Amino acid sequence: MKMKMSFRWYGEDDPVTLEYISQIPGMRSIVSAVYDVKPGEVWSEGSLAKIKRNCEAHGLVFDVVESIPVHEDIKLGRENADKLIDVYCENIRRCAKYGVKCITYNFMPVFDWTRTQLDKRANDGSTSLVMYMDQLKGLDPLTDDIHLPGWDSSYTQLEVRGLINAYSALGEEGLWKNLETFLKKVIPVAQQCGVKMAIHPDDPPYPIFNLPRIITCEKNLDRMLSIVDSPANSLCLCTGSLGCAKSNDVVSMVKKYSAVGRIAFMHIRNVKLMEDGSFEERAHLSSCGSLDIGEIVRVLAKNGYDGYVRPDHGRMIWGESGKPGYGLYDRALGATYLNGLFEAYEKIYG
Ligand SMILES: [Mn+2]
Repeated sequence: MKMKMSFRWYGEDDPVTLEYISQIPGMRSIVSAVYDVKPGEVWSEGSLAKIKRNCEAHGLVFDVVESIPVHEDIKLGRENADKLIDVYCENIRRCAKYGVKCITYNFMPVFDWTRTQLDKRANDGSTSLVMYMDQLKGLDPLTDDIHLPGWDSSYTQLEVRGLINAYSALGEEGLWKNLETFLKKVIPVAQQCGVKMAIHPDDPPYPIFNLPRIITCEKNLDRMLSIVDSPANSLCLCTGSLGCAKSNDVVSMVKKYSAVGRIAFMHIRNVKLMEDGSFEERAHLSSCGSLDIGEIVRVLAKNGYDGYVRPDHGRMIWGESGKPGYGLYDRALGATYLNGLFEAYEKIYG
């Protein structure tokens, strides 16, 4: 198949082993990262070599990194940002040296993603991640001691408040300026070593707790891509992240950006969107959520998409326990469903 099916693996501590992943039909690539260092530190070549070796031992290719985290000081444009960007560039070079072709990252302030519950039980007994607006309403991290799932627990409440205040002062245009500085240094390096940088949209794609968010909608994706007009400056188009804002037409975004070769990585999952903006993560099948996954794959195949695809979060089913969103079974079902759609549509479009 043209597209490259991949699966996220959290390293040797991941209960979902490379052996299990290799048993999923059609699995090609491993999406992983070096987890033994903090953001802003150089990744050791030994760690990269080990991931590559482990993957190869299971007939898999380690060619996607998710993610090299962008240090808060880069996003805030603080005085050591330049030095931290140099470290970032060095990590790109090192990843490339070990065969990596695509690096995912995000430019979200403070929190990678926000949900109000990680194990919401559905009628069929499966559990998934959800965000309910009425649970979010009334919460204020500046005054309350809140711990939402997925938030970095290494920050103290005081540090979180400091960061939130710094980002509120920076605002959206300030964040854009710091993204521009980052891209103008990082993309030429990536281009030179044959790596595509794939920015992940903000999840969810709207401001939360007064934090600026910019990778949210078509207009802003256009602006981001035009900062450096190169395939090395591409998107990780996450259907579930963009799809939880009603104003985003995910099918038309996938069509537009795949037609111009600016999608390096597709995260494919389905969400059920509610009237009040709440959402539930659902099984991948189109009929299980609000997104037409079949149509998304159709437009990718029609545009000859040959980038990476991974089934994004899955539910917990069949009694499995583990990292919320990252169990084996439902993601494997998602991969199989997506493989079926791609096989059919790639045959039709050639
Ligand atoms: Mn995603």
